[in-house]
Amino acid sequence: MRHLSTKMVCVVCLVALVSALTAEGASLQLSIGIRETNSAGTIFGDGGSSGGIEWVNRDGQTLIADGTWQLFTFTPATDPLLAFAGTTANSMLEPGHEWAVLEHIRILNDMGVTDPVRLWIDDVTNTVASGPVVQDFEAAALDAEVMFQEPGFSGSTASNLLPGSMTAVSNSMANSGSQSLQTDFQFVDGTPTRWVRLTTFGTPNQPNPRVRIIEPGAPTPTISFYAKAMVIPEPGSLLLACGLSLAVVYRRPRR
Ligand SMILES: [Ca+2]
Ligand SMILES: [Ca+2]
Repeated sequence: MRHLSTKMVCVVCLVALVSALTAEGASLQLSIGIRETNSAGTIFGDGGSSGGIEWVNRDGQTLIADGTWQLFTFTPATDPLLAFAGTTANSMLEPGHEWAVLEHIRILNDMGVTDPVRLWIDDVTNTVASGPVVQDFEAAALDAEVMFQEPGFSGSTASNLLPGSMTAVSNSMANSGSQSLQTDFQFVDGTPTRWVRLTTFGTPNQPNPRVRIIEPGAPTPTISFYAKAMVIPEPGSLLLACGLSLAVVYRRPRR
């Protein structure tokens, strides 16, 4: 009987922890910014950092922070664009440009999440006529920053975040294989306009990744990636969740 009670407490506590981790359907809006470099070359090679930045389908896709992998796909040639920064940022692609750089993933805190967020990215893909080109983080060194800087790197959005954000290749989660790119960050408050410019600018490994955005005579290229996120409750709310479930168990009559 005592063992059963202990088991029940553990199960209920685990359920409480999991539901606390999903934080009642918390979500973030994900979109991308592309830099209008028009520098031809190897996909995901260093495309440089000159040219304006357009947002692609800004804040148009939702990442539900429930710990599942979700696919995000962008088609710069046909998605709505919105000017972000730089002289060529005019909410349209520059005529004749076939190449760009994946400058950042924009993470909007539209629901005002204030607990720490852990977000993983895997299988960043530029799909072109010859097939998909994929960064799956399988060959990357653990703990390295690859493709994306730490969330607090960009001066555009650093003031939206508490200090201590990080990005590192991790084997804690994976959509493909056994590795992905993990980012940890926490917004300074719940203001729903705060966002992260998770930039590729000058990243130690694979900076300014070049992408193809138009291929004349071929299907329109896409840029996609998988993401998953969890909101990590502060220790106080964890204990509260556990304490509440223990109380529920102990109130149950014994059979
Ligand atoms: Ca433009
Ligand atoms: Ca992977």
